[in-house]
Amino acid sequence: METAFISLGSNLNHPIKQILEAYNQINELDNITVSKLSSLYKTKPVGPQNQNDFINAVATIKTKLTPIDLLYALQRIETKHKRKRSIKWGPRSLDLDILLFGKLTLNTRDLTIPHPELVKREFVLIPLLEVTNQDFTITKYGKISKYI
Ligand code: ROI
Repeated sequence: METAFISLGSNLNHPIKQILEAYNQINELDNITVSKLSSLYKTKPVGPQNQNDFINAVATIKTKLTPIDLLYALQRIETKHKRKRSIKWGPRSLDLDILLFGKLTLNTRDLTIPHPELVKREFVLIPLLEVTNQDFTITKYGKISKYI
């Protein structure tokens, strides 16, 4: 069993509903249990500003899946939410990213762990801090408190 952290984000089609539904869908997957969900944060868009504010959250999960099977499982949920992967940095109905997976570092074409943007993004760091603590170590980067 590994502990992993997932970020959830949405700025289209009732974002709060999208996030709560995604949370339930993740929890219903075989071989995954969600142990914590952060508060839902309303955040200004990073990237193009001519889009709605986002709702962001981070979930702590426990899973027996491999990282790539976890990615596929999350992508199936994104697809159910009609996520269109067309516009880079554009609005999205649901974005589910693997932030961290135990102490693993991985760099493949499809998946980089820790998530490469993690320490640059307040909309991820703040909810991640909420479900961990000031002494939490981000694999490869060091203490979370250095970045907040
Ligand atoms: N901005 C915020 N605030 N939250 C997000 O989840 C988010 N996701 C993205 C981009 C478009 C980079 N900006 C974001 O993919």
